[in-house]
Amino acid sequence: MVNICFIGVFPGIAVIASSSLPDLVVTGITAPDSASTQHQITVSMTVQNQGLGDAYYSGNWWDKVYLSTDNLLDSSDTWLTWDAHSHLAPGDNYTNNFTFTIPSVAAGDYYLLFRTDWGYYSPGSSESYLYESNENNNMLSKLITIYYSVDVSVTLQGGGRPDEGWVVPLTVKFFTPGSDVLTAPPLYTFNLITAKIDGFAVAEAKRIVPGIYDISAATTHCLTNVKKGVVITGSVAVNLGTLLEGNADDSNAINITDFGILAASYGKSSGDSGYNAQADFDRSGSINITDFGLLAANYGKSAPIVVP
Ligand SMILES: [Ca+2]
Ligand SMILES: [Ca+2]
Ligand SMILES: [Ca+2]
Ligand SMILES: [Ca+2]
Repeated sequence: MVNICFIGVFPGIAVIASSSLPDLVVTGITAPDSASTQHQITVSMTVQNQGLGDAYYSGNWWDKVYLSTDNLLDSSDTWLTWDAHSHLAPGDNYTNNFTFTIPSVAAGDYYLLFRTDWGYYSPGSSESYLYESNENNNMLSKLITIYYSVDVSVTLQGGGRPDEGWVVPLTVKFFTPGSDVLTAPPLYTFNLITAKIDGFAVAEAKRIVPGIYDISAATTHCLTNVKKGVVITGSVAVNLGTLLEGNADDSNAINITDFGILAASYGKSSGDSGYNAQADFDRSGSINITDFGLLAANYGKSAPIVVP
């Protein structure tokens, strides 16, 4: 039996038999299980025409991704990204790859809604453009946990520092305000690796519960820095100042012990017998007057260095 349908609201289509209708189906999605507000994620969405008819619409149909507190698409949901298509032959499929920024929402569990054949106007109204044999298989959803993260940046010393010298281990700790950051148990500890971004060494500490923290940052042969009373109400970038070089023995002070370590390997380069990377403060691969200058400039200082 053939159903004859009259579709006055869809321009260019007057009479269609359902046996020749297209049927767009969201057949696959990929998305991370979790993400930080104000940080980018990449997702994908595959749409297949599982109907017998050509999917064609002269004005494009839209594939859209929404952020929702439930797995229903309605007018309260946040439209994140989209792509447009106008033709898909029976049996064919395409995949949209989307990269977008998670908005500044409250931390918690959400759904990403992946909807095909969705219109140009506000969500909530009936915005299906393409007449299909099945309008009820046009969306898949995925649970995503959204949290806050802290992008910690530090400045590293040493004019001879090569780019790879900005990629360093960075230990970032979060404390109850007023704690002694050298001895108190931290609330969070992150052992991170930095990347060089805009002249800073930067690393991301993820899944931070909102609150007020003293945050410390440390790397090898530097003194520990601390920034006090950092208020976290969403994802935020925090600058932890300049990490002072010269602490060859990774103690809490730059003193004669460090000078002794430097002196013992002075003039050596990476690969040489006697080269000690702990005294190569600028990570240049050689221990020379630059490293001595850094130690001399910071001599007598002790951790923690409080950053304003
Ligand atoms: Ca469909
Ligand atoms: Ca919703
Ligand atoms: Ca020391
Ligand atoms: Ca050096």
